[in-house]
Amino acid sequence: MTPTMLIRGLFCFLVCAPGCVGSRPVPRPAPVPEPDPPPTVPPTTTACGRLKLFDSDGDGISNSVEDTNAARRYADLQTGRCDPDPTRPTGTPHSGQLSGALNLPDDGDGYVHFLGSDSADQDDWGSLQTLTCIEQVGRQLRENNLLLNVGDISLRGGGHFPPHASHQNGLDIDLRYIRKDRRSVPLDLRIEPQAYDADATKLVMDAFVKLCPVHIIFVDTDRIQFPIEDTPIFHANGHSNHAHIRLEAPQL
Ligand SMILES: [Ca+2]
Ligand SMILES: [Ca+2]
Ligand SMILES: [Ca+2]
Ligand SMILES: [Zn+2]
Repeated sequence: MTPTMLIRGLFCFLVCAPGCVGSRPVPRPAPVPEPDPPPTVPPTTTACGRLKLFDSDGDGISNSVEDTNAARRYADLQTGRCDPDPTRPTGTPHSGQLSGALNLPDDGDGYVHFLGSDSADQDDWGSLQTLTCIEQVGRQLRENNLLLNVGDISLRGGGHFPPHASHQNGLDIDLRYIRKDRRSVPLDLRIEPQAYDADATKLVMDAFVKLCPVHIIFVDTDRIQFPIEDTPIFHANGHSNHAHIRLEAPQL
């Protein structure tokens, strides 16, 4: 080793200059590329529940019901906030009440509400479960190009709703039978039996039984029959122009 090499080595040893141990530079490690950040996926669930197109905050109350009831100051609901179910059915369909009732939007997705002799927003107050059931059935029927025609549910607050004996606690829903011509007008089986679409009406009843906690169905069994497994269907007088679906009381 020459004196020059000795001095250089000693210098490097003393100052620890990077890259000059001895007389040869140490290769630097190649930089590791930063991994790509994971793609941003919008959340599908929140503390409120599962977000859906028709329920943008996932609280189980559709945007349609929240917007309608908030705009008319029927209930303090927002589509961007987790709201609890305000509805509380009590008693029975023949002697009951409905506190915190929600009003059914009249033009829904796959359903319309018809008034009969009542005025707007007078006859279509229900439990949240009832309104959600109607909306779910409507969405299903729309895929079959059917439109559900919904009539009376309950009065605001429930209670006696003439001329009905029941419809008192937001769990009863009246429906028109489906017409072959698909028009949203009344159909009385005594007057226009040829206009009745048995297959389409069966589809409606099947959808309710599949999607909702149906307790009992009343129709005019003198004129129509459609057995549905495990679901009691009874005759009730005065039902030649509508079917009547009663839901189980919601679990609150
Ligand atoms: Ca909602
Ligand atoms: Ca909400
Ligand atoms: Ca309404
Ligand atoms: Zn009824």
